[in-house]
Amino acid sequence: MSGASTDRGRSSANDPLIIRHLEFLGGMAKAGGWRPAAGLPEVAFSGRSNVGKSSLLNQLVRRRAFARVSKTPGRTREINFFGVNRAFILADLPGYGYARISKERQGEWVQLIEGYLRGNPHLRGVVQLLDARREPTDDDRQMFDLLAEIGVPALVVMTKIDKLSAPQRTQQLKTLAARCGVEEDQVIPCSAVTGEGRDDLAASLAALLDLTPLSGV
Ligand SMILES: Nc1nc2c(ncn2[C@@H]2O[C@H](COP(=O)(O)OP(=O)(O)OP(=O)(O)O)[C@@H](O)[C@H]2O)c(=O)[nH]1
Ligand SMILES: [Mg+2]
Repeated sequence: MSGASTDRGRSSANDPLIIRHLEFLGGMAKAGGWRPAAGLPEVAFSGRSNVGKSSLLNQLVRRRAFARVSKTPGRTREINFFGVNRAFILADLPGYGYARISKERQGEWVQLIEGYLRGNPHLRGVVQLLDARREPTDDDRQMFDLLAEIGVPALVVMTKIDKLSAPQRTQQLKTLAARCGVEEDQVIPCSAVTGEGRDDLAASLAALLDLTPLSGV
């Protein structure tokens, strides 16, 4: 993780989300704990432990190690908040479904995440990640149910797409869409390794946040 930084590189006219300013704002360690005060709109990255949330967030903002990535599942324990272009906030959620944590910690996780998602007037949407090589789990389905109940729009991302062949990928897109009850073209295939899907995700986020290229953000 790093502090404020400014992007002077790569400002392509076709980039749906040009990154001009990035800032690590802080972390929420427990339900009802510290959170950013600014009142900017927020989008949260959600999914199973190790699915690639922090990696995709880094890919989106074009930084290698802005949000912390780890080979050890369950590493992101706090909700980390990142300010983008002084216009909106990305929240990197700790992953769920990591079996090797105590029941007590799982309970704390539920409180932290549900507490954050429910009754958050700043939350505009959730980027819900699914691993391209796996079936959605009960935890994934519960998360979709929770988001539907709260009424938060979800952008569904099938990530680690680089691990699949072209035919596997077509098949898996069908399967995941059906299991999650969304249309195939609503699932955004992404890879934090090749960068595939970054601009599609950026465009969907910009639309969700109502950012226009002319708005200066
Ligand atoms: N091949 C491939 N590996 C990826 C991709 N995205 C993430 N990874 C790897 O998957 C592992 C977990 O990535 P993270 O980004 O830390 O996952 P996370 O969802 O933030 O994990 P937690 O914070 O523990 O919930 C790391 O070893 C990454 O390098 C991807 O698109 N393709
Ligand atoms: Mg993480």
